[in-house]
Amino acid sequence: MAIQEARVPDIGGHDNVPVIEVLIKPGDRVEKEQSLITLESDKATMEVPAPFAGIVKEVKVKLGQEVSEGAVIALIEAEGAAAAPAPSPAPAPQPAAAASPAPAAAVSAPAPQAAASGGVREARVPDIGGHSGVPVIEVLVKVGDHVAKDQGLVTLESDKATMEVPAPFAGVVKEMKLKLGDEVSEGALIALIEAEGAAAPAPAAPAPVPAPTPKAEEKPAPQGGRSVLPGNPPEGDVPPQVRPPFDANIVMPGDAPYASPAVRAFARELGVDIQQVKGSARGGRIVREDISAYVKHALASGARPVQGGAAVAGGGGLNLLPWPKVDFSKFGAVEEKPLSRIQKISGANLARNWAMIPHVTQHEDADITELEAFRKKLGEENKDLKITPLVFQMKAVVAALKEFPQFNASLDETGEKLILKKYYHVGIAVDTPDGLVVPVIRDVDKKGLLDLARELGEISKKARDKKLGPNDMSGGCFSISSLGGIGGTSFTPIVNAPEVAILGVSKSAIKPVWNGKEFAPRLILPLSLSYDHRVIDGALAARFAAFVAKQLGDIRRLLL
Ligand code: CAO
Repeated sequence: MAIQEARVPDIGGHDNVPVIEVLIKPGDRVEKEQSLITLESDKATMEVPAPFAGIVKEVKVKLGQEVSEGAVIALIEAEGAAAAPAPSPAPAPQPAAAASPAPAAAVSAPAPQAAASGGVREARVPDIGGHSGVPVIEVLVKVGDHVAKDQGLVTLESDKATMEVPAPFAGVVKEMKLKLGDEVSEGALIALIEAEGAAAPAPAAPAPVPAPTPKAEEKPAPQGGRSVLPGNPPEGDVPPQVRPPFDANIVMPGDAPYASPAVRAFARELGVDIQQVKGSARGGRIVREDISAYVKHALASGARPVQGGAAVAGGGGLNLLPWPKVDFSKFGAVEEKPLSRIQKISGANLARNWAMIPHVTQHEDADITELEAFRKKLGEENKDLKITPLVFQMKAVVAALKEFPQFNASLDETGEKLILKKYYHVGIAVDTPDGLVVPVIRDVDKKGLLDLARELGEISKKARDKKLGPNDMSGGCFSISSLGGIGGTSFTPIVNAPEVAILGVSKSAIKPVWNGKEFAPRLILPLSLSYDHRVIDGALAARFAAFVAKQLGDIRRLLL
């Protein structure tokens, strides 16, 4: 028995393709054609099968490593006489989308396109490995659509593979000849497409093109947006061995998840370990909806943060104990009261925000002695209005947002980009009998104190009357949660995602403050600024809080 090298085969000329899965370890026995590693380029996910059966002696690649054709994957002690006398490259990679239970069908170029009159040409089902009666599970284009060359037209799914059939040329779809559920074989007419360019040339002889896209489980992206295996090189450019053979005998590792590159990418984007997801499509294939459902379930049962901003995975990942199930009536009289709709919605949001955002709260005191004197005067002059400290806080916050734009921002859903806002809409937490709601007061920078007082009165009444609509509660840049009318010396508000910070305000109180000569009675307002530490550093938060306090300490600054 000889030790032989299993190498990366021709992967369509792609270089430095990252290894995203290593499916073997030393000591493993592998079958011929069993996957050794998974490679993923920006266009395709490919599993590289073993060129022969044997025992893995040494694995030569590791996760994240970038490989090209010829790279040694593993040393394998080949089994019996079948072992080739010389090291041989592994057979063609298998698209992971069809990793289980069998690889994708071999599909060569779209069949010859018979020219129709006036530049309208036929797009037909290409060679699909001799399979016939394969159902159409997705129709990806409609009449009038402009399609790019290689854009998916339909998805076919046999019991062995999911295949997307690409457009053989760019043009406008004139007529669809297939519908969902149709069963097709090679040569079936898919659509009539008016080829781009007035005089469509006569169809060229069929040339090998890559296998059709493994099903991307997404609505078709605008031209060229779908994941295509392996990279749509020009016709005739792709070595035939890149085409996955339709070989039902290939044994896939039991734990290889059966999902397309697009679905894998989607899972990675959300930080979901695809191994944990159960596929709902035929043959256990994982589709995009399975990932979404997994995330929703994870959120409902206690989310945990992972990489980036939007990443979540199963609450199980936190190894949390299940919620205690207790029969309280054993200990005394009880009464059941369902949570209100608002409580359920805000509860789910608060739980996500609390779990996913690394919170820090910065506490600061503002001396509002002068502010309070002015506020009282203003109140006497405007008896029809209730002018509370909150309107001053809103103005001070907006001044600080202008000074520190990082606070007037949101992380995008990937958690990798900060969206800086050029408008100043402030959310105000309002306590209602049904629970907490956060209506938004828009363009606070453009409004005066009296306007804000009026609007605050109106919106908090609307909130308590349960009359807020979704528009009233969207678009906020930063929130204020004021418990000052009730009490407290400080608290730790939860950031209202996707905002990055929130100001908690507690009850002002007269405190002795040293003025250099003596302790003077001053009205001190406690501020608690919670922030998303992924976006905001502690020093910046301290500066922001100090700035707000300074504005409140001398409201003439609000005019600056
Ligand atoms: N310190 C001392 N007194 C304060 C104060 C403060 N920081 N803030 C307000 N007050 C006073 C007001 O001046 C008012 O006094 P008068 O009755 O003498 O006029 C009184 O407290 C009540 O104010 P208010 O609460 O009615 O008005 P507001 O503008 O301060 O707040 C609103 C409006 C809608 C924010 C508030 O009513 C509310 O719902 N607060 C709760 C927010 C909340 O639940 N946050 C928690 C979120 S996290 O679970």
